[in-house]
Amino acid sequence: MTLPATNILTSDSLGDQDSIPAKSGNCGCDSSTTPEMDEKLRERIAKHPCYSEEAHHHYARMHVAVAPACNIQCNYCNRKYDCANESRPGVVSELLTPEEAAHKVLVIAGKIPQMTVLGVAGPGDPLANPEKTFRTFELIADKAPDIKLCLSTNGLMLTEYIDRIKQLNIDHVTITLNTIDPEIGAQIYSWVHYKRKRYRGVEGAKILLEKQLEGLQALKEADILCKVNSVMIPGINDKHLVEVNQAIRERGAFLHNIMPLISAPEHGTHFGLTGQRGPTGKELKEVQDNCSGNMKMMRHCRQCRADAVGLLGEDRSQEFTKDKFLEMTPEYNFETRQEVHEGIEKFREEIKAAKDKVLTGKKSTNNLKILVAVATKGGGLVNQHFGHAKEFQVYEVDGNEVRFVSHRKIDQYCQGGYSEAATADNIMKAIADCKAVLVSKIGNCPKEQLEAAGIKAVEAYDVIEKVALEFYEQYVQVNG
Ligand code: CLF
Ligand code: SF4
Repeated sequence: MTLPATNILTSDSLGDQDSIPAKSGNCGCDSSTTPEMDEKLRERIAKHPCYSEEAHHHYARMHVAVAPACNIQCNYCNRKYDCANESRPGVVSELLTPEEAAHKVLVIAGKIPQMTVLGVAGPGDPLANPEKTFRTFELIADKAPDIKLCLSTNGLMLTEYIDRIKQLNIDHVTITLNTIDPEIGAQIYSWVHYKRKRYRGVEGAKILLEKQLEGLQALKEADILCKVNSVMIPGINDKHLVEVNQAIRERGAFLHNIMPLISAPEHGTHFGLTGQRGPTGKELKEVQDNCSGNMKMMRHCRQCRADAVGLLGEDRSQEFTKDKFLEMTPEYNFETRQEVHEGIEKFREEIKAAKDKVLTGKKSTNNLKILVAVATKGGGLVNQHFGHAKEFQVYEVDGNEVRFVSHRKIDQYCQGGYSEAATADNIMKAIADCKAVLVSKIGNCPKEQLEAAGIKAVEAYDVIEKVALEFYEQYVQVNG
């Protein structure tokens, strides 16, 4: 199965954090990259919230649900819902025509100018609906040329449409590739429909996996950035994902996003009904860590909806349901958007300078690593009230570095006095492995509850890395 490794531009050439200067890969894969090439690559991802962890604090994406059909059956998918390859299972989006989708994009581009990426990710497979998918992209490319186009597919039809993808200047493509072994594939896919015929078991999986790897190769040759999503399914492909990671890196994938299987029985999927469990947060992190020596791992994915709108951690889709956005007049304005982006870039530089100031010259000999939970509304800042947070971003701190590792969804603490005690218990469980929670404000009651559970509540309004390091230094003085 293994094709020869080729000379490629991978995320490794950008360093482990996308804001860090380029370095050479150990294996020499990126030895041909020059600072100019790295700079170009950095520019291509700078405003894409999925391809750049740092960008996801500042820029938003949106999806339009224009693609209902699918050509395979994944065992973690129920067709009543959106494509689980790039979406949270159990969510149903309103289907749009390409013209409605274009109207929606132009409305949102005016209302949320930091929205820089339009993705088509379902509700089925975009390339099983080529006319609707490409028509949507054409309309956007024509009317809103500053919006990046992004496509997510199971990969079966990728090689057939690679020229069209290139022509339309779609620079970011995701393939969901869960295995490179057809025997494992047979446990994940119940059938594959290819060239008017339905294939089952190993035979179907073999066709799909070969097409996925060919698709990845074709993207590399066309110089299109490819992210690979892999759904982690304990007992089926969990041990095999390091091999998948190696294979996709050799074929030029830019980024690897290992996502947890979500298999609630009420979603009615094969895995949900047969009791197949998803991984724990710890199991997921272990696999991501095992792969991270090979290439850059995406850890900030929110498994969003096929009609998602907003920053990755927020969901504004309900503000733009079909009945609402069809009543709105598009106010897309290229110049206004550029001005907003310039403002964001200036702010990013300030944040970066502040980060560099606290991190430069740090040479802690302390090996202690701790986790801290951060309440943030974006911008790279600790800037959210404890009671308003619907998720915490979790960072690992070791005295020299502050590294984003995951996010944890929680129920919002402030719910008008309802069941705050029960909510507090759930929040405590979600961040039990963290030593501190960094928030802009917190009330006395939750503060005491957290501290009784051994989690320090730190109030600040500042750059995340700065607050995290200051807490770390205090923590090691007492516990180091
Ligand atoms: Fe959408 Fe996907 Fe493009 Fe991003 S999402 S098509 S690459 S614009 Fe992003 Fe959402 Fe995770 Fe996807 S957080 S599910 S990785
Ligand atoms: Fe479902 Fe997406 Fe898999 Fe198709 S590719 S079966 S829509 S998860």
